[in-house]
Amino acid sequence: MTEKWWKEAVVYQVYPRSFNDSNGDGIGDIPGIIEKLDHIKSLGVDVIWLSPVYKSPNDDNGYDISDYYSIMDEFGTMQDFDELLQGIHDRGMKLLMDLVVNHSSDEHAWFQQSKLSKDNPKRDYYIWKKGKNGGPPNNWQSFFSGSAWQYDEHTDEYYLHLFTKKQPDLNWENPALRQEVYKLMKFWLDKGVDGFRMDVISVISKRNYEDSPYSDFNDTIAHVYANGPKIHDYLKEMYQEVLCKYDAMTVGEGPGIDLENGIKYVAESEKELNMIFHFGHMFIDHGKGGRFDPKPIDFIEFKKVFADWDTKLKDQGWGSIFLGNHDFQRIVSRFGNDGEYWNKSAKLLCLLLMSMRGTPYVYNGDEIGMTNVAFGRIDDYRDVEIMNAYQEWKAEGKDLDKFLENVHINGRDNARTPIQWSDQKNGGFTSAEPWIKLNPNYPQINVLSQEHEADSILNFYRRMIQVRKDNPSLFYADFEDLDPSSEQIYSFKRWDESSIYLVVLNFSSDKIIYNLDCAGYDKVIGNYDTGLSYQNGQITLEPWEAVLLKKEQA
Ligand code: ISL
Ligand code: CA
Repeated sequence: MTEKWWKEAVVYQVYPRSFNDSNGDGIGDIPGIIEKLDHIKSLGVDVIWLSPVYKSPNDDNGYDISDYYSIMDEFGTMQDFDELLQGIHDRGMKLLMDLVVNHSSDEHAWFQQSKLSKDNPKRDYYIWKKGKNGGPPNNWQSFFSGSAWQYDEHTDEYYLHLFTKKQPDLNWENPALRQEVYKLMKFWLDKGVDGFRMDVISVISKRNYEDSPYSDFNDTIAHVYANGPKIHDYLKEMYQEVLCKYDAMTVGEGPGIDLENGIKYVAESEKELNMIFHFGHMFIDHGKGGRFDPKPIDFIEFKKVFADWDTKLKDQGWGSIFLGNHDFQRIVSRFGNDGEYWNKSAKLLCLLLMSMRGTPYVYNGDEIGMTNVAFGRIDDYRDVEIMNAYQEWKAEGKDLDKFLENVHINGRDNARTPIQWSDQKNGGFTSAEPWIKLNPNYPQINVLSQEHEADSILNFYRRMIQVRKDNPSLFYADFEDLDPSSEQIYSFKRWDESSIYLVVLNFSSDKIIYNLDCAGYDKVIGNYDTGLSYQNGQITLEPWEAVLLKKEQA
């Protein structure tokens, strides 16, 4: 396994709109991030992944870009950006930009040109097709409800948008478009950014435009939209034209990437991407109807996802370890316990993230155990995915109370409420009306109060990240799930020539006596202050207890 800086890094994701508002307009911004760089640095993280900050009409909070070379007005100026980058580098950290090039905004100059006429030179930057039988070209559905085709009267054709109709898909078949993408990547790399997280990169190569035969949308994603015939040609070309010239870190986001095809994206011999985000464990509580059709988490399946990927990538590629981001629930509400065992379970999840093999990603706010939110009115929600699905349920006459319940469970705005900095007005996020309401629990859960509590989740993140750094074996050591069939315990082993580690996580609110041979092991860190309670081959685990044990190899 080759050693690389990005394999040893811990990444922290900032969602700028909700991070910190510096100028009192209710919207997080770049100067606001600069104000908080010392907070981020204090965690011990190495890399900041910034969700999109490019110019955008914000139909999908910046994932709809109208100019790849400038900064969104609400977030600041290019000078602010340069200052941010400098501030990050001065603190010895690196910056990962979000690269959103499956689609642009419909307000991008390319699209404005493209829709003018069929013979416009930019026409083929997007995907235009004739309708069929008085309707769209095929039955493809958008990720965000409704047809993936939008009719344009002016030229009597439809354009493809896998996301909202303000996010037309770019046509990667067109070499001129691909060169535009490489050019903008170089622009940011030459500025000094350290790499990219690539939005829905798995769907840039389209298949033939036949109807999807699947009734389950997840199947359509996996077999119709994702991993198209030229995906690997494009990524190899991108590597040769751009990435190989820089020491850049890349992580591709990929709905539809699975165990079988994932390795092709990240095998070192393929020269495409460093890492991918797969969704095995993230769609685990989505039913057939997607995220607004929630189902309980299968814990055994959850563990299997990590083990399977580790086995698959071993010696060939590298994994990313994440439990949440801006598209999913808060991790403590989803995989932990946000009631009685909030503190313990948030720490347990941190210990899990930091002791696996792969590069860990921390989503902003998780370092203080921010929780899901349950707004009582649909009007308090902002996410276009929620809004479109709501309109669809309404049009179909479905139960709207049920819809709101599902949003409480699985809606993306759970992860998008403002960061809770203090118990002051609006959690110290803004002096004005915030663009989305705060979670009302900010007086109890906030950075400032946790700063002062030795036992806080925040201080645990700092300690745990330090433990990872102090035990570099944890970067590359082998991984084995010791008890895949346990319904409550996640116990795994990591080992190399110098040390063996045992990680034991009680994912339950029960006290459990657990059979495990830990003779000769010392406790490195845990979320209870007690020593290791080990006797006769059994370890006693308190509710949501997490321990990392270590033994030097003789
Ligand atoms: O969350 C999903 C849909 O419910 C996933 O299927 C999918 O990974 C996601 O929609 C893709 O996410 C990325 O691209 C979107 C953007 O809205 C998300 O915020 C971004 O992370 C379109 O750019
Ligand atoms: Ca602002």
